[in-house]
Amino acid sequence: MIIVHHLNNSRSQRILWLLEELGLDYEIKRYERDPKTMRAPASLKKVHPLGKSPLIEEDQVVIGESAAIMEHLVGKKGRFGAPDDPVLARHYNFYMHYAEGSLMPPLFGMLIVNKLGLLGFPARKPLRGMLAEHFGFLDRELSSRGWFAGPDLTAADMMMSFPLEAAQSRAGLDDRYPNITAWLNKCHERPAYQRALARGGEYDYA
Ligand SMILES: N[C@@H](CCC(=O)N[C@@H](CS)C(=O)NCC(=O)O)C(=O)O
Repeated sequence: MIIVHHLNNSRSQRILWLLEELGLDYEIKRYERDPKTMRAPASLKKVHPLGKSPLIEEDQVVIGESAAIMEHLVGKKGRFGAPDDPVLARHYNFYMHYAEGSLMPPLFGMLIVNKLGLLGFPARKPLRGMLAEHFGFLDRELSSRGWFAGPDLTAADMMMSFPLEAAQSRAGLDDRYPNITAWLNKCHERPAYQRALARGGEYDYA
């Protein structure tokens, strides 16, 4: 049995989505963020020293990092992984890394800057400019294909769901980027996404 160490309002929601798409059995162990600091509880550090979610556990082996978890899960069923076409496989690889490696850092910066109020003001404009470049690029990418790695949904889309949902809520991503908006709607309409939401509980971004 797969155990998902699931933090409310977090990246681990996308792991539940993949599990639902794959039809795998899983159990959720829940952790609640501290409402003031938004940090995960110390009990998560008993599962992995960094105490970050998502984490999955299977046969007493713990796997961390969303993309590593996703690669492990897609390997079980051979579905939602890299497409056979080499060009699409490159897109898949790119987005599996880009979501956390390039898109999340300025979004995390925005989270901090928004919290700082006036103190964060000088950093707001450059961060917004940086993010507008990302959103413009992603919107153009999605104008030529339905999903990030081609005509079919893959784990790369699931990786991209959290940053783009967070971007809608904190970084000005809106209808100026119609292809991203349409893509997000398509993600949210999937029955497996809805089942994951129902099982995962509190998630402010969908
Ligand atoms: N790159 C990691 C990021 C993990 C991460 O930062 N998770 C956040 C939740 S969205 C977390 O656990 N935050 C609570 C904390 O840092 O205390 C991944 O994709 O798994």
